[in-house]
This record gives sequence, C-alpha cells and structure tokens, in this order.
Amino acid sequence: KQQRMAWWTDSRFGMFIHWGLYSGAARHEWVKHNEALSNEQYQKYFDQFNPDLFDPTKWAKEAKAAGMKYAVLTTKHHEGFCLFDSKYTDYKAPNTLAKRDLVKEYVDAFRAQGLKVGFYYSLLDWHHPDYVMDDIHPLMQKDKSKEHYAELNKGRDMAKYRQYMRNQITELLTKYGKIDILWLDFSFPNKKDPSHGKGADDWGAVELVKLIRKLQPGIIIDNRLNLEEYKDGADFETPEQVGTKELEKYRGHTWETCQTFSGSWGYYRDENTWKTHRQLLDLLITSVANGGNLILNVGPTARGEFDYRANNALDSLSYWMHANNIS
Ligand code: FUL
Repeated sequence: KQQRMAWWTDSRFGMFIHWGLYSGAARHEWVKHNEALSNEQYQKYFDQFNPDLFDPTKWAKEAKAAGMKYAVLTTKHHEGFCLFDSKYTDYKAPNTLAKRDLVKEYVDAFRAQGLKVGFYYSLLDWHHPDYVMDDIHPLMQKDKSKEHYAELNKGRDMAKYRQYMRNQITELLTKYGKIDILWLDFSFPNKKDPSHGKGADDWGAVELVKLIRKLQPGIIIDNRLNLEEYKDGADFETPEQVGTKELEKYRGHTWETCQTFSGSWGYYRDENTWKTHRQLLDLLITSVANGGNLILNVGPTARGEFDYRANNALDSLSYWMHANNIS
C-alpha cells in the first residue's frame, strides 16, 4: 500500500472537476434532488448539453500552473449521466450534442501535461431504472412514506444495478490506459434502515474492490465504500469541506480534504460565497502542514469553460507557487 501511495503523498495538491448535466442548470449538482425533478423535467439539460468551449488542455495547463499534480473528473455523478462512452447506457455524452467521449479527451490532455489522472464514479444513480430508490432519491422528496417507497421500487432490482456498476467500472479501468485514482462516492456507514440510504453491501463493495485491484493493480481508492472490515478497500480518507482548524485531527492518517471554491461542486452561477484567495492558500498550507492532501474543485460551465472566478483563483495560486519557487 505504501508503495502505491508514494506519488500521491508526495503530490499534496490536486484538482477535482465536477461536470455533468447539472452544470447546465447552474444551481448545484444536487439540483435534481433539491428540486425533486423527474426524469422528464431533467431531460432538457441532456437535450441542451453542448460543451462547445471544452478544451481539456487548457484545464490541464491551469491545474499544472496552480501547482496541482493530479486531477479527478466526475465520469458519472449522482444524476447518472456518463461523460464517457459506455456500452451499457444511452444516457451518455456521445448521445448529446457533444457527440463524443469527453472522458477520453480529459485523460489524454491531463496525461500529456504530466498530471496523474483520476476518475470519480458515483455509486448513487438517480437515473438507472434498477436503482432502488431511498430517502435521498429525487423522486422520494415529495413523499417519504413507506407506501410511496414500495410503489416507486416495484420491479427495481439492485442486483442488476450492481452488475451495471461493475460493467461500467470495468470500461473505465480498461479503455483509458493506466488510471491513478478511483474516487467512489458514497455510502452511509452503519446503515440500519434500507430505505434511508445505502452502504457497502448494497454496492457489493468487497467484490468491487477485488475487481478494481485486478484491473488496475496500482490504482488508489478512496474510503467512501465504507468497508469497515476489509482493509484493502480504502487507501485514503476524504474529509469533505472541513475548516482549517479541524484538519489537525487527521494527523498521522492518510487523507485528502476535498474543498470547493464556493460551496457547491457543480457550477452554480449565482452562488456568492466564494472563498478569498487567502482562504484557499490557508487551506493548502494547513492541509500540507497536517500531513494531508488538498483536492480543490472546479465546476466548469455546461459549455465546458472554467468560470472567471475559478480562473482568478487558480491564477492567484499559480502566482503564489511561482513567487515561492514551487513547481
Ligand atoms: C459528496 C457528493 O454528494 C457531492 O455532490 C460531491 O460529489 C462531494 C465530493 O461528495 O458526497
């Protein structure tokens, strides 16, 4: 384990990229849940998805200039839409106006800049017809009664969904060369009520990890399968949006804190809570000082661009790296 983690521990700083149909709604990657939208209501973001400004080389150069050494892109977020060309679904970028596999272009561009390449893959799926709905599913938001739960889930089969995940993860880990990180998201620990949310067993987590390690022996995996017993299942902890003062709690662990510029992970046009450049630097410095990594998130627009506020933030980090002779 220590061997496969060496490059990562040394890297300290990475870029998270949350990009999907929700980028078009431009008001949080959980918009389907937050507004209890049906598949029909959500369809317009698929029909209109047209990333005409997508230039992953530009993204990769910005990440590199800011001192980041690796990136993790949402190949599929909770909404279920796939940025890659999967045999197992029609709900994917090649079937939108993008007409192509966007993951492939990301991989090629970031690798060409010398950055390590990671995939985020959501365990939750709010679009798949076999995914058993729970309390946090968009369609459960208006009525959380047992009757509604039973009615919505008639005919749904998690075993089929588990197979779908295995198939897609196999595609991701066999079609794009060496993948450095797999960031699976997420499980509820100690889940008691199956209608509440899902945990390791629902994902078939032990089998999944074996498959992943077989396909990509050098890959590192986050801890969000929440496998309490099986030690091979998690390489690093993932404290999310924690303040700088809390980070010392993780000393001595292997960890990466994931943080946003403004609160949401997906592009949120009207969010006015952007961290100052000084706050971002504080985050980076305290993460490293406490022995961890920082993965800072950018939520590109649906057209495929970084927002000007994200560009400014990255520029300020880049300036700091340059001024301090860090490359
Ligand atoms: C969370 C997700 O629900 C968020 O949307 C985001 O992807 C974050 C990194 O992990 O659990």
